[in-house]
Amino acid sequence: MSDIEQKSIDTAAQEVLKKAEAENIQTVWDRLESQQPQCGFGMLGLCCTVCNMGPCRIDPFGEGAQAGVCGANADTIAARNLARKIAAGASAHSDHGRDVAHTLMLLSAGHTHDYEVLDVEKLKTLAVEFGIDINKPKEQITQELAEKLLREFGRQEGELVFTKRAPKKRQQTWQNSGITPRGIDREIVETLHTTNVGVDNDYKNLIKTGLRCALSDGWGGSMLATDVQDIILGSPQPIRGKVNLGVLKENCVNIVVHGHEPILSEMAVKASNDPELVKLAREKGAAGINLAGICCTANEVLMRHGIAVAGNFLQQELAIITGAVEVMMVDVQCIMPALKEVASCFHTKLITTNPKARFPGVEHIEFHPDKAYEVAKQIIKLGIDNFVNRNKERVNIPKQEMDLVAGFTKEIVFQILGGRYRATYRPLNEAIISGRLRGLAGVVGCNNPKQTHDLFHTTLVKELIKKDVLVLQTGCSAIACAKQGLLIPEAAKLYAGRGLQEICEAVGIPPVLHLGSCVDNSRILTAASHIIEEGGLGQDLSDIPAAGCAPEWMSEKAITIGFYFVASGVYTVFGASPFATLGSHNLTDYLTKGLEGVVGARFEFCDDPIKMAELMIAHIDKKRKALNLKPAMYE
Ligand code: SF4
Ligand code: MSK
Repeated sequence: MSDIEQKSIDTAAQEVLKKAEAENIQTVWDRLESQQPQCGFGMLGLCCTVCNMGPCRIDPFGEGAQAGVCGANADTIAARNLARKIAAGASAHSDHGRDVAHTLMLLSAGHTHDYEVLDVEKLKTLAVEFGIDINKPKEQITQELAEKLLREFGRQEGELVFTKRAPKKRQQTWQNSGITPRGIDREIVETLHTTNVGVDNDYKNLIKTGLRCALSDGWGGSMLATDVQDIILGSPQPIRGKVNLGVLKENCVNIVVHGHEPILSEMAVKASNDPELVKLAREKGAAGINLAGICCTANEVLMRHGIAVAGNFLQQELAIITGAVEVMMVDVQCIMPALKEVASCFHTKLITTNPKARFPGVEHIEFHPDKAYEVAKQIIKLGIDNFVNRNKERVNIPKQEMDLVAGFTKEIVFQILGGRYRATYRPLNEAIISGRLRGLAGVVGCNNPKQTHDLFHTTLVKELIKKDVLVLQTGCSAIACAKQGLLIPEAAKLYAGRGLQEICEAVGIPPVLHLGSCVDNSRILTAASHIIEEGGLGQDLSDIPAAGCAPEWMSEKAITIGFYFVASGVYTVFGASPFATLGSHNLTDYLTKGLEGVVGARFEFCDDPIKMAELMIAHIDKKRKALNLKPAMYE
C-alpha cells in the first residue's frame, strides 16, 4: 500500500493529496506526522491539568508516581478527563440546540421573517409533549413552545421533557441509577464542578455524572436541535444527492458550507438560487452558483434540499486544495484552524459567520437570524466577485462523485415501511422477529487521520449489511459510506445479505439509511423507542438486537454520543485509540463490563473494523436469543 493509500481509501482524496504534496501544502496528515510521537500520558488519559499544582501524570507501568500532587490516582484522573470531555461534547450539541430554539423564539415574536414554521404537524406534536393546548393560533403555540424549549436549558429540577419518549423501563433504569437528566445546562455545569480539583474522587460516581450529562444531550440538547430544525427548516424526506469532491464544478462559482448549524446555510441554499445573484455569476463568466457542503452542515442541506456533499471531516482542506472553491463559509464545530493557512495558498475566501467561532485575520461576516438572508446573499456575492481571481492553471477537481439517498427520519421509516395511511413500525419489528433482518446498527462519528480515512466506516458497514444488519448512519460516517456507493437502493443487491436485500427491494430503500447530522443521532433514539412501543422486541431499548459504533471518531461530541447510547441501553463499540487504551484499568473495566449492571449496556474498545463487526453481530445474536427469537434466517 502506498503512503497515500494508507492515508485514505477515497481515490478522490488521494488525488488531491498528491496535488497537496506536489504543491508543498501541509494537510492534517502531515501535521499528525509532525506530532509523532504523541504524548503517551495523554493517550492513556493519565495527564492532569485540572489545577496549578500540576500538570501531573501517572506512570502507567506502576514504577513512577502513582498519584498527582493532590493525591489523585489514575482512576480519578482518567475518569475526570473523560467526564470533562462528555461535558464539552454535550455543550457543543446543546448550545447548537439553544441557538435553534432561540431562532424559533425570534420567529414567533416576529423578529425574523426569513424563517417560518414549515412542519406544523411536528410543532403540534412537540407542543402536546410540552403540555401546551394546541387549540389556539399557530403563532401562539410557537411562542409558548419556544419559551418552554428554552426553559429546558435552565431547568433546575424535575426531568427533561423528552426523556418521556423513552420506554417506561428505560426511564425506570435512569431513575434507579440516579441519572435522569434534570436540566441541560445543569448537567454540564455539574460535570465541570465535580471534576474540579478536590471534588469527586470516585471514578464510578464521576462516570455516573458523565452519563447523566450525556443523556441531557441525547434526550435534551441534540433532540431539541433536531426537532426544532425540522419545524423551521422542514422535516427531511428521502432525497437523492451526490457526494465527493467531484461535485465541485469547474465552470461555476463554488461556495462550500461547513460546520454544523444549518440556520445560515439554509439561507445560502436560497441565496444560491437568487436570480439576481445567478445573473451576476454569469456576468462574471461562470455558468452558475454551485453550493456544496462539508461535514454536518452538508448533511443538513443535503437531507432537506439535495445539496451536494463535497466530503467529510478529513476532506475540508482537500476541497480548498482543488483550487476551485471561491468561498468556504463556516459556522461552528469541526472546522480546522488550518483552513486559514490552506485557503491562503489559493484565492479561496474563508469566511467565519458565528460570533462564537472566529479565526484571527479571517474575514468575519456575522450571522444573525433577523438578517439571515441578507448575510447569506452578502457571502455568496463575495464568492461571485472572487471567481475572477481563480487561477485556472491550479484547478484540479477529481471526477469522483457518487449518488446517495438521504433524509430518513423516524417518521419516514414509519411511512416507508407501513405506508402513508398506515404508518407503523410493525413491518420492521416483524422483519427482526422473523430473522429476515438480524438486527440494527447505528454507525456514526468522524474521521481521524490516525486511521486510514473512511476505511473503518466502510469495512465495518459492508460487513454488517452482509450479515443482514440494517445500518442507520449520521455525520461523517454516513458521508464515508455514501462515497463508496452504500447509500443507494442498488447497494442492497451488491452488498447486503439475502434477508436485508429482500426488505430493501420490497420497499425500495438502501441497506444503509442516512439519518442526518450529528445532532440527529437523537433520531436513532426516538426510532428505537418506537420499535419498543410497537411490541415484540422486549420492554427496553437494551432488549433490541442492536448495537452502536463510532469507528473513526475524533471529536469530544462523539464521546458524548457514545455515552448517551450506552446510557440508553445500546452496546457501543469505539474505535480509534486513545480511547481504546485507557490508563486506568479500573475505569476500563467499569466501562467495558461494570456499566452493564447499571444501565444494561456497556462499551467495547476495538481497533479492527472486521472485529468490530463481529463484536456487534455477536451482541445482536445474544439479544435475539434473550428474546427467544429464532437465529437470523440466512446465517
Ligand atoms: Fe495534579 Fe491533582 Fe492538580 Fe490534577 S488536580 S493537576 S492531579 S494536583
Ligand atoms: S461533523 S463531529 S467530524 S461526525 Fe458532525 Fe463529522 Fe464528527 Fe464533526
